[in-house]
Amino acid sequence: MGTSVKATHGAERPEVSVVIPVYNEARILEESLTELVEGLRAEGGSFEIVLAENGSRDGTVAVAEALMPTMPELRVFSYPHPNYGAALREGIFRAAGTFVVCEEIDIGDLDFHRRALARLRGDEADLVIGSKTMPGSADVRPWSRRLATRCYNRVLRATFGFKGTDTHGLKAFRRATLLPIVAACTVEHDVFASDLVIRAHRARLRVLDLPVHIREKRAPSVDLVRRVPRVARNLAQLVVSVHLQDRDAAPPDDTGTA
Ligand SMILES: Nc1nc2c(ncn2[C@@H]2O[C@H](COP(=O)(O)OP(=O)(O)OP(=O)(O)O)[C@@H](O)[C@H]2O)c(=O)[nH]1
Ligand SMILES: [Mg+2]
Repeated sequence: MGTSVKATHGAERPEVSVVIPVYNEARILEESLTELVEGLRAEGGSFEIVLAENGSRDGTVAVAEALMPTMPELRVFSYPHPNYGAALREGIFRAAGTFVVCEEIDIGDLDFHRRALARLRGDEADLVIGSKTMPGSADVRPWSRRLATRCYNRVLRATFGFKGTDTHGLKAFRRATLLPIVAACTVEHDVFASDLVIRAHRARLRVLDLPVHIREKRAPSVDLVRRVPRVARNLAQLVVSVHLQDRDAAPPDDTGTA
C-alpha cells in the first residue's frame, strides 16, 4: 500500500531518529526542516529525520524530496490516506536510531530533545513526554485548544485512571524498549498517541513528564470541533481494547466450579 520510500542516510545507525508526521505542510516544511536540521547538526550527534507523510494534496512530498540532496539525514515515506497515528506508528517502526524523538513540524523544540535525550541516555526513563500542562510548562496556543487538552486529559483520567499530564505531542524513548508497546497499540488517528502513553503506563515503564514551552509555527490545521467525533470514536475503541487486554491478562478463574 506504500507509495514511496526514500532513504539516503548511510548504512550506520544514527543515535537519534526524529519522526515527524506531516500532512499538507508544504508551506512551512522547508523553513521548519532547515531550522531543525541545522540545530541538530550543531548539537553534533548522529541523527536522521523520518518524515511520515500520508494523504497530503499540497505537494508536501515534492517539497521534502527537493530537500533531500542537501539533507542526507532526511528520509521520507508516503501513504495515500491521512492518518496521524498510522503515520507516526509506521515512522517509529522505520526509525533506525537507538532513540526516537516524536516531533511535530509546527513545533521543532530542540530544548525538549536535549533534556529528554539526557534522561534517556542516563537510563532515568523509558519514555519522556513533553507536557503542555504540568507546572513549568508554557502553552501559548489559542485558549480553546488549551482547554481541549485539559478536558481530554480529564477524560483519560476518568476512563483509564491515567496518571500523567499529557499524551499528545512531543515524546522521546529508547526505540527497542517501546517497540512492543507500539506494536500492541490498536487505535489510529489522534488517539494513537494516547494509546501509546496509556499502554506504557500500564506496562509499568518509567514514564517521565517534562514541561515544554509550546509555540506553534502556524495556525491550527484542523478545526477542533470537527475532530471531536472521531476522537470520541477512537477513545471508545481504546476503552474496549484495554478492557480486552485486561481480561486476557487476568489469571484464570480457579474457584473450582467442577
Ligand atoms: N502523516 C500525517 N501527519 C499529520 C496528520 N495530521 C496532522 N499531522 C502532522 O502532525 C503534526 C501535528 O499536527 P497539528 O495539526 O499541528 O496538530 P496538533 O497541534 O496536535 O493539533 P491542532 O494544531 O489543534 O490541530 C504536524 O506535523 C502535522 O503535519 C495526518 O493525517 N497524517
Ligand atoms: Mg500543532
